[in-house]
Amino acid sequence: MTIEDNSQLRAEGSVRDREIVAARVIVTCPGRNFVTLRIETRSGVYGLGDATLNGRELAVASYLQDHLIPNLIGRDAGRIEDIWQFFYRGAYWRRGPVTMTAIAAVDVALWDILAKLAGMPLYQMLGGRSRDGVLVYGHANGKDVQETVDEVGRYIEKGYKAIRAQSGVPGIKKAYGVSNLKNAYEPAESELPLETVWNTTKYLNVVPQLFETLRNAHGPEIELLHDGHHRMTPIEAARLARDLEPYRLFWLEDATPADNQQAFELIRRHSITPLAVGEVFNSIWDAKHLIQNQLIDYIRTTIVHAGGITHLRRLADFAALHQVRTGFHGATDLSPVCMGAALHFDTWVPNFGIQEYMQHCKETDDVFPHDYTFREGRLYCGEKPGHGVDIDEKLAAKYPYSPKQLPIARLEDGSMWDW
Ligand code: CS2
Ligand code: MG
Repeated sequence: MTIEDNSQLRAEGSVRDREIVAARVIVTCPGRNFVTLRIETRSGVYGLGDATLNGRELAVASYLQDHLIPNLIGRDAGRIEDIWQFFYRGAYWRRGPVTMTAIAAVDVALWDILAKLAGMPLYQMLGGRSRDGVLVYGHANGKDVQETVDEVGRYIEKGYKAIRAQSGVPGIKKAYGVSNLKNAYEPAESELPLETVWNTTKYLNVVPQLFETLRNAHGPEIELLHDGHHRMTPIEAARLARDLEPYRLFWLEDATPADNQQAFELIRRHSITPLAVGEVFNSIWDAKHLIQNQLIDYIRTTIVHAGGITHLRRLADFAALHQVRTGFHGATDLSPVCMGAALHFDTWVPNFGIQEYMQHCKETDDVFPHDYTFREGRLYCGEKPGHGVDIDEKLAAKYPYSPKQLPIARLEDGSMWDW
């Protein structure tokens, strides 16, 4: 047999091994709801993708079960790009969070399979290491300024180099990002949305005080971040960004809704506080004007909600051309499967900025065994083939789905406001 014959046989063998023979959706609630896609190949090698969309979990489960999985069976799991294009370009109804989360789950599971078959950690498949560890930011919150300042101190003691600070606001009963559980802050609390009351004037009075106190207490070196959660109008956002300039934030996040990308031109015109946006985006098109015009410094769009590694890689490359860096969303409603994939991506991506890190609870960690580790303010992905996160299905079955939705915000006169 010639060398060519041999490699021909090997190639045919690999295609046979990679054939997708089964795929299923696993819904579990170990502390909170998660949706996971498991794709299996003829070789027995399987891959996992996160498909969790907070408060809309079952919509994605159905999109996968009813519409995507039937198209996967029999395909070559190695054709990651073609499968992505098939589901994106091939669908008449493009984009949207449900569709793009479902596509992301397929994409991440396929990258996991490919890396496992190659016997390599995922970052290696993307082009290899650009850094040793991934800078992360933790979440500090408190019912008032002093409690938040103390909580930031505790994060510094734990080794964090970057910390997001959110404080309660006098006159507002339940402020976004503040919980009694401290770092276990969980926004989706009730079966039907909790109705909270919002007042931007009260909020804008507190935030500069918070950061002045934080700088006085903890000095100039610690990186500080803040999330406005789309609550301000563009001109209010511009004012806050300007008021915060003396305290040198790492970023001000989601200052105003970005449905209108031009709105950020107004904030930029008035302030040099770095801006981050995009955890709710699901495609490069949501950020095109923002990036092209350098209206933001960090793009928050993450793997699970924006079409997976295949699409995020395109977005990150586009962002790099405009000196915009990544700062992926990493709240607890993204499963460890997403975190594992994100950390491999962060380890590779040249224009990395920072990664959000809210620790999952023990129940979640037990259901999703993983090999990433935290050390001195950084997360390190493991060296196992694939993205390094698995699922214990027996344990997962002990935690049935429990419907939960995110709260909504109204102004004091009852008008609906942005979340
Ligand atoms: C937040 C999230 O992490 C963040 O920056 O905005 O906690 C967000 O509220 C949730 O992920 C919503 O599902
Ligand atoms: Mg946010």
